[in-house]
Amino acid sequence: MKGIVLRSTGSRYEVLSPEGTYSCTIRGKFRLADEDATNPIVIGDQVVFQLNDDQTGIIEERSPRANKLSRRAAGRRQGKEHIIVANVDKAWIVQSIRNPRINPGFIDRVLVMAEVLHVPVGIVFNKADLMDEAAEEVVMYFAELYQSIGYDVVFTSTKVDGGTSDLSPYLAQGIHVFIGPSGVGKSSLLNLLIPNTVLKTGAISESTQKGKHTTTYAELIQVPEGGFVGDTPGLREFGLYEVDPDELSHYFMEYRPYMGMCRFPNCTHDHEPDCHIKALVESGDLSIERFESYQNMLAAARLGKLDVGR
Ligand SMILES: Nc1nc2c(ncn2[C@@H]2O[C@H](COP(=O)(O)OP(=O)(O)OP(=O)(O)O)[C@@H](O)[C@H]2O)c(=O)[nH]1
Ligand SMILES: [Mg+2]
Ligand SMILES: [Zn+2]
Repeated sequence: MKGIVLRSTGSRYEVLSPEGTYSCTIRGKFRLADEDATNPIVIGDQVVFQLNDDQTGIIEERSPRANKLSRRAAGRRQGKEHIIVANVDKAWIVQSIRNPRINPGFIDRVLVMAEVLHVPVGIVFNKADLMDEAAEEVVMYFAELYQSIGYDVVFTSTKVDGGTSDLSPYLAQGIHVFIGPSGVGKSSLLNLLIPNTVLKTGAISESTQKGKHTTTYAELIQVPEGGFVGDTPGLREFGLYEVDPDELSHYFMEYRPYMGMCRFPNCTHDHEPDCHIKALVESGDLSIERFESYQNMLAAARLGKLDVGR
């Protein structure tokens, strides 16, 4: 039988097929075949499984993936690839306007990884009801910046009537996924956007203004129109996986028109003389915030290479 993986919790995978939803395990061979990744089968994967007598299944095959969204695993498995979702039509970076406040460094990392992996990506600024004067200047600056680069930016609120209506039209078709820090409202959005969805949500910590990591596993939820939207656990950080420092600037889309205009053709816009990108940052034609993200990522990518021994 064939199906799509909706949920993975430890060693069990929930697979949706035309005949129903089945709880499956996987054959050990997957672990060997994909030893660089921490998780061989992920949500969004198309699989072939065999049904056991007790109506559980064993996943035998995985179809080739159209794409996947990955990050660098943290903690014990640091340096390995952690795949978040496969066959994704659009990944939505969810941020909240306040509690917790937006984190452009996080956004930029996901944008780079998405460009590297050919995953279409957009940005959701949630908790629009919390917009105040202090937040407005910063949030609108970044909203316009990302829009000008070419990314969809959508404002939402789960606390006002119709607060998700700008986002819902995007989600009818294909596989979408929400990713972002804990507490920004990913699960709350899904509960509103998809009828009969009751995902656990959690209050923000009074002391840190951050979420408490309420969602603990990734899952895809079916949209009545036919698409899927994925909820994922809040991320503390988003580490780049396998990004070549010499190529990093190719994934800053607004730098592309200026490729080859620095003195050195392989300029990393770091310490090289006569750098056209740096000149445009200094003149205010390119965003200083994006350039700072670029420099931070460049340093991390250079270290990352050492980390994995290449
Ligand atoms: N004011 C306001 N609060 C919101 C909004 N959306 C969600 N919240 C609140 O934010 C808190 C966190 O929401 P969750 O949906 O659990 O956040 P999450 O992103 O799923 O968090 P993790 O599962 O921990 O990654 C809850 O107290 C929600 O009620 C919003 O639009 N406005
Ligand atoms: Mg959640
Ligand atoms: Zn340069």
